[in-house]
Amino acid sequence: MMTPWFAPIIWEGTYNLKILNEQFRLRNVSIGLTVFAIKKYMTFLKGFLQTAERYFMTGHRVNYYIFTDRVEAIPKVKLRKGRKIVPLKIQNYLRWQDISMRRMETIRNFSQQQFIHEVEYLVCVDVDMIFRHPVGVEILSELFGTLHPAFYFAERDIFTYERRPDSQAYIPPEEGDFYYAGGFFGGTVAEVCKLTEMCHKAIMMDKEKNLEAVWHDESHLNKYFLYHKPTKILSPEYLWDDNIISPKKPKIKRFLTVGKNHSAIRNKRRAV
Ligand code: 48C
Repeated sequence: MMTPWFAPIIWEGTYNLKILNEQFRLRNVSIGLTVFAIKKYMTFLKGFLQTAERYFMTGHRVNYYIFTDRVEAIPKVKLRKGRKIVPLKIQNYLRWQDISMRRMETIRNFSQQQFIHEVEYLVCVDVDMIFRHPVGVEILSELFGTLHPAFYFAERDIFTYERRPDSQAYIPPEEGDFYYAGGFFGGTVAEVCKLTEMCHKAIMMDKEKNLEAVWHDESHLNKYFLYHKPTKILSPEYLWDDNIISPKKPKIKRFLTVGKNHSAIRNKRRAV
């Protein structure tokens, strides 16, 4: 339940949400949820938002920061009190790898210019997901990452870290704490700003050398968390994928992958 550096690992039953909600309500906490819905991934946004309204940070102030190339396509979803949708138009990229990696640059830029003035915490997630159980203030901390569902039972030597020494995401064979998922991380705006800045710089240094880390932004996130330990770690309850054959499944799956067949929706021209 605790890492060697005393960061709690969050599982169902290890915390009292009533107490935590009271603490965060007293602080009138505000949370920004960043999500990218570019090109075909816009199809996931309605289910994402509807289930977020039901399960994400219920009772607290939430800004949904929706980054998209098609602001007019953002679905109308009825929101509870204290919650709002903030459409943010950004350019798209041809390759899905670039769309995924450029999220670091975009989150960094908007954190510095806008989010720092609007919310206290940022939660940065993938869009091809739905919420199925409550995801609340138990996740909030200075800096948090999520154990990747495919590796939380695995030994370090099969973690799919970047292993080429030339890449900025390189992790040597004898190093590494956990394998973190690229689809769910966050923290205070200041900490997320530092994380996304470092990851973006690393991605661009690799690009200079015509290098692209094996799992793109996720590789750089794992490198960052190795040398900047998260203050809280979310169990795979917080990012589950039923396509993964796993020796044990978590008691509850709070946030579930729905994007099954990536190739079918990636790199396709938008339907005219
Ligand atoms: O918004 C898009 N559009 C794309 O064409 C490709 C990726 N993306 C964003 O990047 C979505 O927010 C995706 O969730 C994220 C990359 N993550 C995935 O594709 C799977 N969840 C691994």
